[in-house]
Amino acid sequence: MVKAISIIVPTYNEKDNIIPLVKRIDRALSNYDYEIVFIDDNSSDGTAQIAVALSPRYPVKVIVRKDKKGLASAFVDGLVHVTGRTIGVIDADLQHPPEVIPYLLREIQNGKDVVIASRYVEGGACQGWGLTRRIISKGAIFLTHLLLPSTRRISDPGSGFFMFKRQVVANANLRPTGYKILLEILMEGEFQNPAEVAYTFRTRGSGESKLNFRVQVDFLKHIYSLMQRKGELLRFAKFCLVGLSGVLVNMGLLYLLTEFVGLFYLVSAAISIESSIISNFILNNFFTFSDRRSPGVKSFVTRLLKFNLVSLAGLTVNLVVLWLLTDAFGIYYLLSQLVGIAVATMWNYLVNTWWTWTY
Ligand SMILES: Nc1nc2c(ncn2[C@@H]2O[C@H](COP(=O)(O)OP(=O)(O)OP(=O)(O)O)[C@@H](O)[C@H]2O)c(=O)[nH]1
Ligand SMILES: [Mg+2]
Repeated sequence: MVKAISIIVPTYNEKDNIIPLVKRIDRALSNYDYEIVFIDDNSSDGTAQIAVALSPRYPVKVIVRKDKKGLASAFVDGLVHVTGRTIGVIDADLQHPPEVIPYLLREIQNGKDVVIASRYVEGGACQGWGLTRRIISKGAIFLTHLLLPSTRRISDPGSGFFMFKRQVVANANLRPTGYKILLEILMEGEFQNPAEVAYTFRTRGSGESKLNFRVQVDFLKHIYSLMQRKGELLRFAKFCLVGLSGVLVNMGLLYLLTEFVGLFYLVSAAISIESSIISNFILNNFFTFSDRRSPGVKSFVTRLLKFNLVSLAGLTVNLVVLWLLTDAFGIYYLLSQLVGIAVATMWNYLVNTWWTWTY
């Protein structure tokens, strides 16, 4: 039977959380036509059986997969089984309060297509988190914003609690690894109006966390895969190519100005360094970051100034690395310089992608 709203709940050994979860979702959605779809990875504690036992009284479906294949893949498999025009995802362990669901739905009814329960908009919070978990969470978000710039308009792209209209994923080829389903949808889905609703991430109801080191590694793999799929790796390659062209401009001008114009070589060097910065800027502006140019002379000049500053700071980074490796670690200076160039290139790319060509 087709329902208006489907809530997907991936589960792995969550036996004591299932009954309170279903009751609370049912109360929150008492005015709606909804279904809860559990995607269980063959939990050994009887999670699936408890969920099945609820099905005569509540609109509960239970899909059991043979092996533990991960949270995000459970969600993707779950999508095949849901009927709702609006789809939601929630953890089973009561860290995501079901009472927030009507607030998410209200935004969907107001025309939003992806609505995220967010820990990081004003009013949001994380209950009982120590400093390490806070740092890891914020660090993951920073990395996401840095490397996948289109996610910057969302303050909590790592949220596991959200709702969306079915058409957002209708044509999407979802291939997440790890935990971050939302990230995959934000990068591969089609939507115009995302929104965030503040909520407090609670402490676990009962049972054990499945968040481990492997999940963190999967997160990095996921980011890399999205960078590859969405052309961010290609962008970096273009940036490096432009950098190489800058070396040619720099060396060529140094030679011409010194040999043919007769300038003192340090004066030629100053002119050729600035010229290569400008030629790099122009190429990056129209080639590497062609999709991120805001129009107007003022913004062009602002970007040129920023690019100059970043490049000069990059030169300093290069020199510091060269000096450190050569003097403090006794490494052969040409080898140190290779590392210096690599570090400065990363610096230049990351700061420019964050600050100069903002999304
Ligand atoms: N089907 C399935 N569900 C999973 C898997 N791993 C985790 N889950 C479920 O995904 C949800 C989130 O997992 P948690 O272990 O609570 O992860 P977390 O909330 O990021 O971490 P904690 O704050 O430590 O609980 C829970 O409902 C889990 O039961 C899996 O491999 N397969
Ligand atoms: Mg949890």
